[in-house]
Amino acid sequence: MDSKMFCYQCQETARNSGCTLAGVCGKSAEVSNLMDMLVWVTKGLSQVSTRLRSEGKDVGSEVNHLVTFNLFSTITNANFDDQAIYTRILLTIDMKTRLIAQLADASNLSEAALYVESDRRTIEDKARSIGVLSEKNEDIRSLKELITYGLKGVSAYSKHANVLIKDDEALDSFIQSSLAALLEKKSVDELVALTLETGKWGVTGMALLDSANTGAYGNPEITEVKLGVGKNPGILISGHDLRDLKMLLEQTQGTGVDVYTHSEMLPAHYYPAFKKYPNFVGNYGNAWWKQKQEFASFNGPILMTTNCIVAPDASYKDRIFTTGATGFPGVKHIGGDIGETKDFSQIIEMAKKCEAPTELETGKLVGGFAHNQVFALADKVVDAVKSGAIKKFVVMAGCDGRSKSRDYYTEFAKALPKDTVILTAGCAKYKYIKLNLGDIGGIPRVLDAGQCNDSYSLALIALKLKEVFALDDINELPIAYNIAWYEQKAVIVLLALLSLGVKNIHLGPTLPAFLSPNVANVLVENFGIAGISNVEDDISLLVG
Ligand code: SF4
Ligand code: SF3
Repeated sequence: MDSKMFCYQCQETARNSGCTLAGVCGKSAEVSNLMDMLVWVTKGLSQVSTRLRSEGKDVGSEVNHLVTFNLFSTITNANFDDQAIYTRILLTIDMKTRLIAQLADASNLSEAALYVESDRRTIEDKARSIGVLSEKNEDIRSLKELITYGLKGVSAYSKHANVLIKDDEALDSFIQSSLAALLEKKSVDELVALTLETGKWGVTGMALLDSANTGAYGNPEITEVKLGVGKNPGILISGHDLRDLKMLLEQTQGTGVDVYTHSEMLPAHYYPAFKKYPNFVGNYGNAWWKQKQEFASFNGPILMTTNCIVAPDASYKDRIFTTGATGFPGVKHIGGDIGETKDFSQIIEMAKKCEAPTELETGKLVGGFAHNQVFALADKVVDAVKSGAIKKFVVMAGCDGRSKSRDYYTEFAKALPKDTVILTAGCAKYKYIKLNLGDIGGIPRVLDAGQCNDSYSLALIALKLKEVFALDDINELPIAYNIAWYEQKAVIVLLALLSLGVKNIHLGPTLPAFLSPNVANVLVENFGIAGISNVEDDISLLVG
């Protein structure tokens, strides 16, 4: 059968090879092709902005924000709205045209930089010839896509910092020069070097977001998060955007409407700034992929601030809203640019007419172990390592997903010896954070640093331990890495860890389809990257 699209950017890609008719995620071929076009014209725009910089001219933050927003929109499960993607293509072409007019030397620009079209049918036809498979050499394609996905991940983190009025021109400049480089002929060696460089800038991006979040909302601290529900109607907020949450909490004060977090918004409870809101009740449900059942039983409106959105069922389609880079056809979108206050009044008014959430569970979970909090406990942690009470830390950060094979992570967590501690971040935690794995001398056996971007905290914690134990190499620490990946934010987290010198990371539940055998070999030989096998063998391999 003729393929209608090609996408292999996430862990759920069809047959671990590529989605060719429609996305396993629900993305249509039409949207997938439009996304290919959006990425291509964004590379073209980046070539122009990079040349402007080399001519000593300023590239405004408007361009930087357009680039990162575009890439963010193409992340798995962020945006399914064909019209929204088409509109961004037109915006990007328009911006490109304006920037080209400012160039002193506009010679030898690429086809992507010069492409000017507004007719949707023509754009869709062209999209079919500039996608992933247009690069014929599988190793070059593999590396170029690996870099592109890393850039998508760091763009998402950068965008979250931007909404808190934190920008890093050097990071934006790197993102754009790299996108431009991907339009050029490059050798495998050059692309391997750019991959590592991308990881380095991934650390910068996560640090930028960390300082934006902690600057605005304080340092995460040990927190008990309620899992049950109250009697008031509620709004459920999901995704990673803390500023959206802040605006929602402010606008719901005194309305009789409670606010609950879902999936990656859970760690918001760990920040001091959000604790002062009496209607910020707790966390409802689990990771993104359980949203169909959980959004139905929540009974009130849901606000998706970022990925991961799943095609909504009819039972709640009229009470789910998107904002920021997310979108779904037929779902109401709340606008608002950087610096603007979003108007959530229609969501609040809807909530008032809804029933309170149906209780899924009771009890609480404990989290808030980002770098500042762990450093405050450093003496206790170091003593526990020195006394042998803690034998090993296992980093199990990353993503959750619907594949049955991910039950491995629950079983792995259960099977870990009692003298091990799990360090986590991202929605992967839902596989084991509610297991009550106990504590070691008051230190919980699952330490949740926060969202996937807070993997930065895990890196800082590792570097701190290396310093305390006066080690030369981060790999001498008693830390093993068993990371679950799903989408492209996990790709930048992985590249960031590699750039910090972390070796022997196990990645599952499958290795990325976009790694060609040769590129996978480079990662195996230089960094000891490996897949997973079964719980028993992996426990003995990783914790001995
Ligand atoms: Fe397939 Fe994943 Fe791409 Fe969706 S994002 S089309 S599931 S590879
Ligand atoms: Fe989860 Fe999508 Fe990746 Fe931020 S929300 S970790 S999967």
